[in-house]
Amino acid sequence: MRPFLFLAFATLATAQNRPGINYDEAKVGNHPLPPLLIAKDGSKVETSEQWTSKRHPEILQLFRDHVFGHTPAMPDDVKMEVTGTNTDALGGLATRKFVHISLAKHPQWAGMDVMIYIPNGLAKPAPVFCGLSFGGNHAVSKETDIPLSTRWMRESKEKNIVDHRATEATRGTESSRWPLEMIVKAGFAVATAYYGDIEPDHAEGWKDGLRAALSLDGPNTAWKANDWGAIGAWSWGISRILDYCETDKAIDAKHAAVIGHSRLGKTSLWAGAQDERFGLVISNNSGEGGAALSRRDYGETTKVITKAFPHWFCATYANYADAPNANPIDQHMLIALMAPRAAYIASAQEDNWADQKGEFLSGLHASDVYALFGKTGVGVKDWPAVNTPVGDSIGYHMRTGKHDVTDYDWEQYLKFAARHFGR
Ligand code: GTR
Repeated sequence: MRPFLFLAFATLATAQNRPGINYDEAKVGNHPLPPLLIAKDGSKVETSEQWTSKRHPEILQLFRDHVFGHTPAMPDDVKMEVTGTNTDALGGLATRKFVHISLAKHPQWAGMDVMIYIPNGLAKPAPVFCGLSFGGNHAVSKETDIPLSTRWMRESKEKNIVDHRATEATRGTESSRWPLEMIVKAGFAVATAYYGDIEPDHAEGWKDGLRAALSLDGPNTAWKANDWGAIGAWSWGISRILDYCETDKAIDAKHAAVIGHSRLGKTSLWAGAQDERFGLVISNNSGEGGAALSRRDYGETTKVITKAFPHWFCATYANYADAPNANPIDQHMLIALMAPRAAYIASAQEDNWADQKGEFLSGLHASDVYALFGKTGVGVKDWPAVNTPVGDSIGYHMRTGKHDVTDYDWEQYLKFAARHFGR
């Protein structure tokens, strides 16, 4: 091999690995996971009734106290207004609606703009995928008449975000992650909003978002250790999207999936854990704080994530930065909270940062809870080969390629959703 070729290959092969981070499976450590099926009082959880009445609420509470914080009581002033309908979207394939969701008595929160595509010509209401985007509705869709988001975005020359605002050049830039035509052709509706509508994603972002609006002290709030973080707020927003879907006759909100990628995959899991109306919960490359087991020292760790993104979680979570083993939960327990509903965990082969094997192992261990319901979780014992989807009530695949959402991922989600929603 010529030297320059060898160099190019070596750089490519290690491109996903960051310095100072462990990527050696022999060094992940062998820390026992907190038991799923032993309740706090030491009793064994042997039936689905014991799980539902005792262990499930215990674990949900542990995630509130130690990871994501508590979601405040539901305000009584949620307002939903349909602001636009186009029955001839996507070349006639779909009806596109815009819905503005806000809080009538909390005008400090500017609200969220939900964009929904509903397939045309279906005999029955359409099951729906709900999820947030990184770039806004105009980035999700290639349709050029979509209002450009005017909200704060992370500055990025490469992504054409200028002065923290989207530009015309950002239209359609997230469309590969939201294959709208494929989704509606498969008979599903899709409802999405920009995550920054709910809270701008930076340490002080909460001051301009939902969290300050819902707090008595507004932007002067001194957060308690187990108060909610940004992931809690974003999850709250996804549940409001589903609230709207429940009111729309063209949507079958009894068959709703929640989907998210990366930090929004963590968000999707927390939304699905808290809101049991979601019959399918999808984590795409969610990694640390999402599907990946945090006791495995591989890729991103609790220490790294709580330092880089303290605002995502409750303050208590950072106490486990140097001792993830002291955390009373691990992420298999988050997946288990979905049981007996369907769940799907997807990894990407080049996404070592997210610890693909740790993502699989969460699903594997959570399968014990599905068994209490007479259901099969992932249905295999070994981490499957690349591009080999597995699973019954918990789907899993690792596709080739990098940290992303691709058509391959959506093909699996659509098949899985059709199976679980009886389509
Ligand atoms: C990374 C973070 C990950 C993941 C990712 C993303 O920087 O370390 O946990 O969430 O961001 O959201 O793209």
